[in-house]
Amino acid sequence: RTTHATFREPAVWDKPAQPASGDAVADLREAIRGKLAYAIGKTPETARERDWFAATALALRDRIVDACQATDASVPNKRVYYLSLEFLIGRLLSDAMNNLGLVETTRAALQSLGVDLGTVEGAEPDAALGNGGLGRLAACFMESMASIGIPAMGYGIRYDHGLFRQTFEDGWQREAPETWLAEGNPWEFARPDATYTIGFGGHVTMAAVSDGVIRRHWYPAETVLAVAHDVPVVGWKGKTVNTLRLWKAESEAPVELAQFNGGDHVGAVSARMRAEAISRVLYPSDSSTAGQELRLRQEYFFTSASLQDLVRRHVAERGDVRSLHDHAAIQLNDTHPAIAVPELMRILLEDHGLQWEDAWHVTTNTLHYTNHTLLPEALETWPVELMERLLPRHMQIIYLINWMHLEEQGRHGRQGETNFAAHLASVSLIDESQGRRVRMGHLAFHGARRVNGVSALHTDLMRSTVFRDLHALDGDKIVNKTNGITFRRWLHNANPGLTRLAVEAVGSGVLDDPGLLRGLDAFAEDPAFVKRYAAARFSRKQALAEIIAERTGIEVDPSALFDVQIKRIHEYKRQLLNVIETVALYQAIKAEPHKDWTPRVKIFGGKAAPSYSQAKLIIKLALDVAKAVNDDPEVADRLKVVFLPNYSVSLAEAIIPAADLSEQISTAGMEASGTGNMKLALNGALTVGTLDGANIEIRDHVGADNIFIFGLDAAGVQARITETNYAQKAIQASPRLGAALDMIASGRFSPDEPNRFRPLTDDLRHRDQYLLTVDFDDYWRAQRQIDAAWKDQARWWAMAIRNTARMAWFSSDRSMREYAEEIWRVQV
Ligand code: B1H
Repeated sequence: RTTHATFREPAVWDKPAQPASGDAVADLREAIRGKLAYAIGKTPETARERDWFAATALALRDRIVDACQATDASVPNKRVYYLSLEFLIGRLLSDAMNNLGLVETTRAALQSLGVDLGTVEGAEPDAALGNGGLGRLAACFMESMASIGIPAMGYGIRYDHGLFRQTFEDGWQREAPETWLAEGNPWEFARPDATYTIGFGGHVTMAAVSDGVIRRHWYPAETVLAVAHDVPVVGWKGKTVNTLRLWKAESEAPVELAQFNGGDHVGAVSARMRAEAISRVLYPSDSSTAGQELRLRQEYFFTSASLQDLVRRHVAERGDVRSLHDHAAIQLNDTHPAIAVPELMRILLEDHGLQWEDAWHVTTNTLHYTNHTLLPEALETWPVELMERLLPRHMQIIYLINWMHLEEQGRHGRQGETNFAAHLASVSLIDESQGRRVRMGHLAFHGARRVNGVSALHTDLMRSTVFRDLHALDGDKIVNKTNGITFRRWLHNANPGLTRLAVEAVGSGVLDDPGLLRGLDAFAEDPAFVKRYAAARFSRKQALAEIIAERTGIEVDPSALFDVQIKRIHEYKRQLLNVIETVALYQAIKAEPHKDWTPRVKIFGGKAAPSYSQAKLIIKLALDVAKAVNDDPEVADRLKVVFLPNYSVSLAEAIIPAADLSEQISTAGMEASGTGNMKLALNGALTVGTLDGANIEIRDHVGADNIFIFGLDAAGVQARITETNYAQKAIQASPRLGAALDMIASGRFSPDEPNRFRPLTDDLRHRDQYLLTVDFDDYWRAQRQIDAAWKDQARWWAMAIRNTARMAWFSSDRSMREYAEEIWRVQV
């Protein structure tokens, strides 16, 4: 079976027009009608919106299959395998229609059935199989690989329940289970023929097979089945269709009949429950590890299934496993699949009988690892004791890898060095400082041919901090691959108004080559163009205002500045800095109510990990501040605060085209890249941000005059954090900050519980790990500069247009080309 193919190119590709011909409309209409009747079992009269969605998706899926089968079934020379515990793909219908060139055809087909396309699109549940940036990046990469024709397969878990649904109850976050599969998934193909057995626990035997050669064999105590479910990923113009293969966990013996017949009905299904638990739910933590056994079971489950599958495919196509690295490049998305290092070794040694050196050669030339964070709480380590119990054979292999790795250090003649022991401890795959734990980052690093960071700054910090000593051993291993976003979803589909304008201005070639956006620069001060650009924004702000009213009851004025911070709630991302600035602004407006303040709507969106109490308290504060501010007639329309519940990919698609200002205010050195920053800037929101992650590269591309930078840089943070009492000093030096903190601490926003926010204010006064107090005054300065810039609308729009014009480099097509050339060595 081939996973990629070429489609006969339709004559006209003029998105957003994508004109619909009468025949094509009639064909699709009949296809949809047929699906509704024969696959869903409904008539147009009885069909609900969700049924129309399923029928439409099934009809389009047929077209995708046609696109894949219409072609060249030849085996590609090299495939990319992207292993990720998260794929935050969101909705797929508009992606599929757009890439197939069938947007208008589908709209017309549905219309002729009396159905509105927008309503059908709205009936698709988000596939929220990820937490945030890391998972969304994997989804953008899959779309880009299909669009630029890289033969690729994504591997992950088909979670029954994606990221929890967030509600607010009296301002507190509540989590409800997410149920995207409740009515099935019309995009997927179940593939029971692609099923693998995954072992856990048990023991390892040893046998001498010939003189000196010892073979070991693992006998797991427990086995679970991994069953493939394939989601087709169709690229731009339908030329390539790749596959996202998601594994579902099933039990080998669904019911122990002997036990059942013996009357133990619960016990008879317990093995099944235990097996199926593996793919039940996504772990909801972003940038921190849960550290639970079930999580390790998930990691091994999907990694083993994926490696078994791709090795089997390779051997079927090429005959010899020894050439795996010539025809397969595996990318590990963070350390979540790092168990791939010993698992690939095990497969090569035990299933294919390779010698250790040969297996190590193949492994370290096939695997590549992307690091996404240097935050200590997110660096995965697993207790040796747990690994020995769950994966005894892998633990042995890790020990052997480590032994050879440390021996190598001795051979470099470093034993004599005074700090040799410290050097060994630092490069060892086992951390012995807090009980014995396997360092998954070190394991992935050592097992990979290339290791990459996700922005220039982050990659530099990898070299100088967490991986410094490993980097010293191999200076070429770490490379930078700055993240990107797919413009098809985040510009063309999310913002058709702006896209239409770009096409009119620079031609439809811009849909194929984002570099042509640069041509918009010439229109930055052209009144007619500016008017259209501003009108496109305004209509999206009106639409967002309706969503806000519907979901929060808050009325906002679409002509106010929409100031947006949308991302997971985390202390290092500093939503609290934004809330405190909101309080300070509220105080300033109250003090001078007649000044001509720039009207602002502060819009927040984002989920807190269920166990992250400080993050949940920040949400509560934002909502309590929102209530006080929005109810105060004295500030009226000059300041509104909105926290939209249940932030998701589809909500992002509604917010981003409506944003005027993009908040990217993490403590410098802590946000590895950010990708929301790219989506917002591409859509013409101006960034207020620190010199962190990809913000630095965004500034380099859009120009320092078209972005608002404030605060300490990463070096400044490193220096300041070692000073004593930096927070106290900063608060003393800033009456404005002091007053805002006092107001929060006084219970002004929580009269029913005056001390509610003391954990936040006390932490800022005494610890302030994220240097919020230190950056506050400069943040305030930047915000007032933004107020002034907004008043000069001509200047504002020129800046916004220059952002759109200069963001082309952040296309994930560019990222994928770089990975293809410099990491995977596959032809694009
Ligand atoms: C990112 C994570 C992450 N970095 C652990 N690390 C997780 C870590 O479930 N877990 O255990 C889940 C996610 N996510 C993000 O990756 C970075 O914070 C962003 O800055 C970056 O843009 C994104 C994509 O590279």
